[in-house]
Amino acid sequence: MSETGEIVGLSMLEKARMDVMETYCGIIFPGLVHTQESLQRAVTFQFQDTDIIIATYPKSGTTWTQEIVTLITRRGDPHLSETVPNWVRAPWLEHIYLEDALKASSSTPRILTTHFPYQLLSSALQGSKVKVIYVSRNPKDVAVSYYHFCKMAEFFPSFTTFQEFLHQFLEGKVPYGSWFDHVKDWTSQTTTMNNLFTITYEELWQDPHDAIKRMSSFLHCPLEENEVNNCVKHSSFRAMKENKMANSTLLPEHVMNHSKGSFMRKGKIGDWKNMFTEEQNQYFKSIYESKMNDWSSEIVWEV
Ligand code: PPS
Repeated sequence: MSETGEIVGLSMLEKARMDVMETYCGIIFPGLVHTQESLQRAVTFQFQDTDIIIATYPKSGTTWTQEIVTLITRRGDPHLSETVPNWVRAPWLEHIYLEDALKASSSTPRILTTHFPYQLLSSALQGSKVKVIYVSRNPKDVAVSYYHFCKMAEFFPSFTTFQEFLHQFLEGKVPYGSWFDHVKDWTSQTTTMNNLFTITYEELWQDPHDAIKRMSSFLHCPLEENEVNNCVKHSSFRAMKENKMANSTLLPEHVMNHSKGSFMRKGKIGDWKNMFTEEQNQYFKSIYESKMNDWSSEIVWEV
């Protein structure tokens, strides 16, 4: 909240920009929350060495990680995550309200979020000691989650069918670009960046206790057992679905149409099996193999 009691960022959401898409370096970005200026400012952002960055392709566990990192830095105390919206306590670097959010939450370390592909941040990160957490998710589950999100997020492109969405997704023509490039480019920085921690949604899901412990040591914030347990408890799907500071229900209906879905939708792994046809699965597989054959990591396809 600002001093006047307004929720930071909401007054900047202009109805006139609902249908605008900004194109920057060949990637499209929803114009409601991005402008050419906000994108350019993010590219040249001056990081502080104490900053923590959460980098993700959309629908890969961004909000979950924002919650976890907020909790870790508060040693499991949920006060901040239950009183300040996620986009204020862990603002997106590229969003128009970044400056306002940074002013509103003066706490350190700063937690920043980005959906930028690595190339757009590489020069800003050069020589910096910021700690970056990169979260990825099974792209089939990402696609399904993204498709449902586009139905309710009125400032995202709309798709009539999943088939139509899947085609655009695989072509990299959805907001924030290609999943393939995003994941390949960020994860391959593990050899060049000392301060990059990569983790998957599936690892978080299977063993949140272990994932949170590893994340907290990466952040140089080792926790007591009961503090880890509190982080696990307050970042559970059930807790976050109820937390209006994380579940997007603070956003006005014309921005996020809650009659068309729920941001905290299922929170499962393998939900793609309820959506993909066999034909779509084969189509996905052929594109995946052609794009990822030079990738040194692997996706957790089955758990
Ligand atoms: S966004 O719009 O890019 O910020 O979306 P993002 O937060 O990356 O992804 C949303 C999906 O993450 C699920 N989610 C969770 N799953 C398990 N546990 C917790 N705590 C949790 N919090 C968010 C959310 O439900 C979306 O996935 P789907 O598959 O649509 O349910």
